[in-house]
Amino acid sequence: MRSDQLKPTTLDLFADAEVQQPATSQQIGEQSLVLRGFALPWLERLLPALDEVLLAAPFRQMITPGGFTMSVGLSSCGTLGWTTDRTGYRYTHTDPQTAQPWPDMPTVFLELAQAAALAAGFGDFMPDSCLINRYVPGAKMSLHQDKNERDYSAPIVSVSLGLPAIFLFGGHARSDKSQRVPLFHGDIVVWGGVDRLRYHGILPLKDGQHSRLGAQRINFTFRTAG
Ligand code: MD3
Ligand code: FE
Repeated sequence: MRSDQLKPTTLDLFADAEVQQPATSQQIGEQSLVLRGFALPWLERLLPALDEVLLAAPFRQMITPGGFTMSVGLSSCGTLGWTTDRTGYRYTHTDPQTAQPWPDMPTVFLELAQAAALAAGFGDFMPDSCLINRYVPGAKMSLHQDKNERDYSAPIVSVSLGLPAIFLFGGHARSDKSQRVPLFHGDIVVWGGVDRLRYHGILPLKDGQHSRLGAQRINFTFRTAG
């Protein structure tokens, strides 16, 4: 038997994951966990569903209340979508660009978010919003807190796809020192409880080409917003 016929399951996993390790988890805060490679087995269902959402609600660059254009392209699906314009940050039931309801959250999105939350110890996660962020090389997200949700008791689940990025995980004050956590294609991070209001951000995306997604990073952020 040829050596490349051994352990076909492991080889298949690595073919899609490239240099990714098999699923492992890493605690980055008291109630924050990185699930390495957790989304990889879901990709073949996830990407077509993403394409369908983006047909109805394409990525667009939004304006902050301060008048700056965000470098990250945004879309949403689910009952509520996060938006920003000159008047402020908020969740809306409709896409301001089409005045139509945001696209439904695909079943596979919800199933993946719930499976990841459960794996991190949060049962009964019921997200009503999935913000979809697109980073091209140079795009970043400055340190901020997520404070537009109605209640902070639900966790947040974040799925990283495409090019790697450095995630900044800070404290409860903007000036607290941040830890840098690299996030790779297929990684999922789950935050809850005492870590829910920590400052966080993404360093400018480095140039590169991802075999499946090209020169971009896509992040899904599942939240219970309403
Ligand atoms: C950490 N997105 O959309 S993951 C955001 O990768 C956002 O696109 C980043 O920050 C991204 O608001 C980071 C999501 C995330 C969301 C909420 C958090 C990280 C968090 C709450 C507390 C700590
Ligand atoms: Fe955030």
